[in-house]
Amino acid sequence: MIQSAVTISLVTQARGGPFVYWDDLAGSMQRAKDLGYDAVELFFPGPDAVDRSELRRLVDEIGIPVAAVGTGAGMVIHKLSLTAEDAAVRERARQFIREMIDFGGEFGAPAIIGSMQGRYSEQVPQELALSYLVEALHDLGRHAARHAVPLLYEPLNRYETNLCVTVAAGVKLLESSGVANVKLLADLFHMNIEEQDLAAALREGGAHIGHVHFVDSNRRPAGCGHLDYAPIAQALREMNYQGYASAEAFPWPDSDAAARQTIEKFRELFG
Ligand SMILES: [Mn+2]
Repeated sequence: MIQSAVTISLVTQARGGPFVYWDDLAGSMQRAKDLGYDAVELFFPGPDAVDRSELRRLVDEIGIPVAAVGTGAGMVIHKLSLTAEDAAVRERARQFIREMIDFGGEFGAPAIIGSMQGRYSEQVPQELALSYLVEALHDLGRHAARHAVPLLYEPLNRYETNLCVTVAAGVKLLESSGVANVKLLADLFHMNIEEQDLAAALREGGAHIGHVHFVDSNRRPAGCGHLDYAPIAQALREMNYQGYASAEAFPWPDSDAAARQTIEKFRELFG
């Protein structure tokens, strides 16, 4: 059964970014629970930003689990990247993600590698950048396995990376490199820019897809853009997708309205 989730960001430097709830962790988790979400996806400044026993208490008392944790703050705040030219920066990026994996792992939640993948450039040509990325996925996938959670790798659109911009490219990267315990994150916003046919791309991803960012063509909540969700939902059902559809959307027109809009669209599509 597909599960619903909604994003909460505590990263002030990411203000204006596509997260439904902001700043107030306890209040946002309670709002998510009240609206009927199955889980929350968390975007924190780093592994020490939130007290773990406090989060454990909120998860237990409110009764809502953590679907996944983002690692993008490593890029936004610390300018880290797994494909940086400087080996020390690449290692710090890996260490930041390792610690986020450990943090999420305590809550049974996988970490997401999105913007931390970086991009290739004149200084770090495509083949070299991809080799850095694969090496990191090998290492971090193994690390995540210690917590019995996968690592989530997210292809992004062309304005945010040039490494993997389609689901098919992600599949090829995973299969050709033989990395273990790494799943793809299919983000419908990125896919709307890059894929010819979103439903076909999801089917092609198949069992490689471990998480979905459920959002519309313009990063507004599902139903507030021009995506055609019926074939997307059909594909996810036929794939027997059991993961999360997580609202990574702008708080448009505001956080509660965005959360309510998304869960209503989710129920309309998945019952
Ligand atoms: Mn995303």
